[in-house]
Formats: sequence, structure tokens, C-alpha cells
Amino acid sequence: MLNKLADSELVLNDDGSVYHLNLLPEDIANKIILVGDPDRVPKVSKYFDKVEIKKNKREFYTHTGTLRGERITVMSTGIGTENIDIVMNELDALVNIDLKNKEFKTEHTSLELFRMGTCGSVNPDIQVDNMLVTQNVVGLDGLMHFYQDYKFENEFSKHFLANSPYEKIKPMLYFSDWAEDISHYYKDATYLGNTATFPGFYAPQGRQLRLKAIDDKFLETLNDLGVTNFEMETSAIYALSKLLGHKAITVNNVIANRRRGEFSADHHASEKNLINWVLERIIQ
Ligand code: R1P
Ligand code: URA
Repeated sequence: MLNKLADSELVLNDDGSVYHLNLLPEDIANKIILVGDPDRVPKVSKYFDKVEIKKNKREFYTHTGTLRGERITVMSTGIGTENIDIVMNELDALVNIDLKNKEFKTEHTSLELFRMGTCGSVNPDIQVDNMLVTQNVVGLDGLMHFYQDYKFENEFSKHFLANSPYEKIKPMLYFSDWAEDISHYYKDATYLGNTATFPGFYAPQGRQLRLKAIDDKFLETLNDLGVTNFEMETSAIYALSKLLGHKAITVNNVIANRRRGEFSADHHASEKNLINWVLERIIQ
């Protein structure tokens, strides 16, 4: 059959669930909170009225339940865009592929994806323990170069490409803005910014412990190019949402101000604040 996927391409577990997420279509809601840290999942779902589903495999922990009567899922992605590649493709398969027949469905279902993460700011004026919503994102990890038809250009991307001095990382750049506008949920956010997503936490984000990073001015240079904050997932979430027809928005709690060398004095309290901030807005 024309659209039938081979067993090697769409891999399923013995119970018919998708390979890494270990989920069946009925296990997820259309509104999904994505967090990096698996420990953040129960910290979110403890606010649900009730939790109906708890499943996990590797770093992917999922709780689905209701909050103020609305069905909602919270899932951990682990760290990095290579995990987001798995999360986005398998979430999409759960709603847009008939898993029993391994055929594409004719009706498209669009998910609402809310990344709730942490980041470091490279704008010295952005204060720690505040929420920063990503409007534009630049990916320096290279994932989207493996997908055909990914093209994106806007004022931010044009400015960045025209002015970036980093020849070595230029071939790995790609850009996106929010996949479809679900920014109304977060219209009162303190900061709206341009996020850079990296394939690492240390040298890729300009941190130098015993090894030297690309140069000593990395943070200032990226800030001058318009970047406000650094993290490790949003570029892939925005770009794959765009291609797959889902809606996505990231809010990151700023836990580090890299330019001032400051870290949140109580990042546990700050995380709790982030969770409440998001839940109050996405389920009214
Ligand atoms: C690095 O410590 C991790 O924290 C940030 C980065 O994107 C990376 O995943 O996000 P989370 O707090 O959601 O994991
Ligand atoms: N997450 C990151 O990826 N970088 C930071 O500086 C803080 C959180």
C-alpha cells in the first residue's frame, strides 16, 4: 500500500505503543507540556485534579490527567535536540498515523506543545527567576539539516546570518519562530526573546571550565546579534512543529545570568514559580 510504513521505520513495542515514548494514542492529551528534567513531571502533575496515565521509558516520563476539568499531558524530553527529534516524531505518529495499519491518517490533528524549561540569559539586563518566552530561535545543533524542505527566513535570521563572525558554526545554523501563534497564553510574560539552542551546555554555550570555548567574547557577540538566552531544545521543537503542523511555544525560567555570573539563589522555588505560572495560563 502506498502510505504503509515498514516495521523498521515506525517501530512499535509489543503492546503497539511507539518505540521510545512507550505510549498509545489514548495516553496523550492534545495539550502537552514538555519539560527537560524527568523529575519535573511529578512536580507538574501534582497540581492535576487526577492523573490517569503514568508511563515511562528511558528519560521519557509521561503523566496524563485533567486540570480544572481539561485533559492535559506533561512529558519529559531529557536534554537536547536529538531527543526532541524522537519526541516530536513519535508524538506526531500518535495522532497522525494509524499505528495498527502503519498508514497516514487522512485527517490531521494539531497538538499544542508548551515547553516549560530553564535557560541562561546573555542579555545582562534580563533578571534571573523571570519567565522568558521565545519568539525567534536559532538552532546551532544541526538537526534540521537532515530534514528536506526546512527553509526559514525572517528579520532576525537575516540579521544574524549577515553579521555572525563564526564561520565554523555558520553551516549549522537554522532558524524558526513560533510554529503557529499560541502566544496569547503568555501575553503578560516579562521577557519576549530570541533564543539560541545549542548541542551542549559547556563550550557550546561559551562555558570554560578546563577547556577553552570558541572565543572569550562568545556571549557578548551572540547578544549583539540579537540573542537573549541559551538552552538546548527549542529550535527543534519550533522547527519540527512547523513542518508537522503543530503549535508550539517555549517559556524558559531564567536561572542564570551569564553576563553577570549570577545563578538563581533558590532554583527549586524558581521552578515551582515557573510551573504555577504556566499552569495558570494554559488551563484557565
Ligand atoms: C541543561 O541543564 C538543561 O536545562 C535546560 C536546557 O535546555 C537543558 O535541557 O532545560 P530543562 O530545564 O528543560 O532541561
Ligand atoms: N540551561 C541551559 O542550557 N543553559 C543555562 O545556562 C541554563 C539552563
